[in-house]
Amino acid sequence: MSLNRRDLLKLGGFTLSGAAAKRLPSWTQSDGSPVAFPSRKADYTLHISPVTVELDRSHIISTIGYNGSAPGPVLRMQEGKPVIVDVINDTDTAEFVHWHGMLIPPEIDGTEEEGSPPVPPRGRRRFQLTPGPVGSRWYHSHAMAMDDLRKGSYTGQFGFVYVDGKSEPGRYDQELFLALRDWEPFFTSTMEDNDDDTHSGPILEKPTILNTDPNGLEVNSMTYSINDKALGSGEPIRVRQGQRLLLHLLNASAIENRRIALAGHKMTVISLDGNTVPTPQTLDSVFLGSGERMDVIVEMNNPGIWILGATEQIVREAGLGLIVEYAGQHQQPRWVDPPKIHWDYTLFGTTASNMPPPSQTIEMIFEKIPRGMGKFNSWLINGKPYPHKQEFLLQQGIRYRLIMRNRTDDAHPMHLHRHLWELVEINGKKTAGILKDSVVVPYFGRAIVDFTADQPGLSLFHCHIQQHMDYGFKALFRYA
Ligand SMILES: [Cu+2]
Repeated sequence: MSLNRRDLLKLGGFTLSGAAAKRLPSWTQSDGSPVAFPSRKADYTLHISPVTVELDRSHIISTIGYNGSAPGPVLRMQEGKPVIVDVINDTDTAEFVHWHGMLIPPEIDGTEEEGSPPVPPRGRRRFQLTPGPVGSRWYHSHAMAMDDLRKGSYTGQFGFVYVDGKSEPGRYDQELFLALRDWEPFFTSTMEDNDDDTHSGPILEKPTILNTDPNGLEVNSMTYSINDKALGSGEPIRVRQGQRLLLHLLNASAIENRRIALAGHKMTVISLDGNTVPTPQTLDSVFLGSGERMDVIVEMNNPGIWILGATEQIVREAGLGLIVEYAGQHQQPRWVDPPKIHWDYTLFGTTASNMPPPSQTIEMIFEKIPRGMGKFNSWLINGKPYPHKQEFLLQQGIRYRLIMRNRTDDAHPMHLHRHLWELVEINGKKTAGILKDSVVVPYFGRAIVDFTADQPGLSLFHCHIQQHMDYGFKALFRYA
C-alpha cells in the first residue's frame, strides 16, 4: 500500500522529533534550575511539535499540538498521587503548559504572569505535580498570542486531564471525551455571537451612557470540529438502545462560548468544571463558556441516527458536530432544533452553602474600550488594563466574595487559576454549592462568587477568550 500525504507527514514529523531529541539541551526542573539527566522515568511525556489535523478531506490544518495530535492524549491521573510530566518543546518559541482546574503551585501552573518558567524553545522541562481535585481538568498552552493567530490557545495545544478518585461516577456503558474546537482563526470587524444565551434575568450592569465608538477587530472562525474531526468525517459514536453514555465536554475554543445539543435526546448535567453539582438537571441543550467543562449522562432511548453538535446551524454545518448511530439503523443523520432556553447556572445549585460566609469583598468592574489598542479593543478591570499593582491582595485563610460587574456587551468566561470558587449569584439570582474554576459573566450582567484564599502564591485571573486576555483583561491575585 502506498503512503498518502498524511502518512508522509507523520513520518516526517517522526524523523524530525527524533533528530531534535538528540540536540536537546540539559533538563531543567520546574523551578528553572538545571538537573542532570533524570534517572526516574516520567509518568507522562508531552512533545510540543508541529502537527497536521485532518478535520475532513478538504480541511487539513497545520498547527502545533501535543504528541503528534490535536487534541493531545487524554491524561488520566489519580487524585493525590504525584506524577512526573516531561514536556519537550520541538518548536522555536517558548511555551507554557497550563493545568486548568488543578490546585497546584504557581511555579508549575504554567503561566508567565505567575512566574512559571517557560518550556524553552527546543528545550524541555520536568514537572512534578500532585493531581487534584477529582474530575475533568485540561491542559493547554498559556502563551500570549497578541496579533499572531498561530500562537497560544489558537493552536492545537490542548487536551483533557481526568483526575480519578476513589468513588465511582455512577453507572455508564461508554465514556467519551469531547472537545469543542474552532480552527483557522481570522480577524473580523463583524463578530456575531451567542451572548444573548446568557441572560435569564434582568440586565443589571448596563451603563447609562454607552461608548458607541466602532469596535476593533475581533477573532472569528468558520472551521469547526469535535476533537479532531468535522461533522460527518469521523467515526460515529456507536450505541445500543438502553445504554448510558458519560460525555466529558470541554469548550477548548480560544474564541467563543458555545451551545450544543444531541438531537432526539436530553442530557443530564452531573458536573460543571469537573465538580459534581448539588442538583443535576436534565436539559435539551447545554452552554459552555470558553475553558469550561461539563459531564453529562445521556440515556440512549430513541433509536435512530442523530447529530450531536452546535445548536447554531452555521457552526454545526461548518464542522462542530458528530454522529451518534444506534445499532441496526441506516437512515440519514437527523438534527432537531432544541427549544430555545437561556443558560442558568443556578438551576444546578442548592439553597445554602456548606462554607462560612465571606469576611471580605472584592469588587471588579469590566469595561471595553473600542479600539483601545489601535486595531483592537482593550479591556479594563477597575479602570486599568493588566498589569495592576497591588489591587487584588489576599490574606491566606480568608474567605472572599468576588463581585464581577460586566459593563460590556459581551459575555466573558472568567477563570481564576489555582482556586475553586462557589457561585453565589448570577444576575441577581442566588445559588450555592456549585464549585467551579470559571464562570461566564453575562453581557451587561453580574456574577458573584466566593472563594477561600488557600493557595499561596500568584494566581492569574482572566477572561478565557485569548484576545481579551492578551489586550488587558487579566489581573493577578497576590497573597500578602
Ligand atoms: Cu472576554
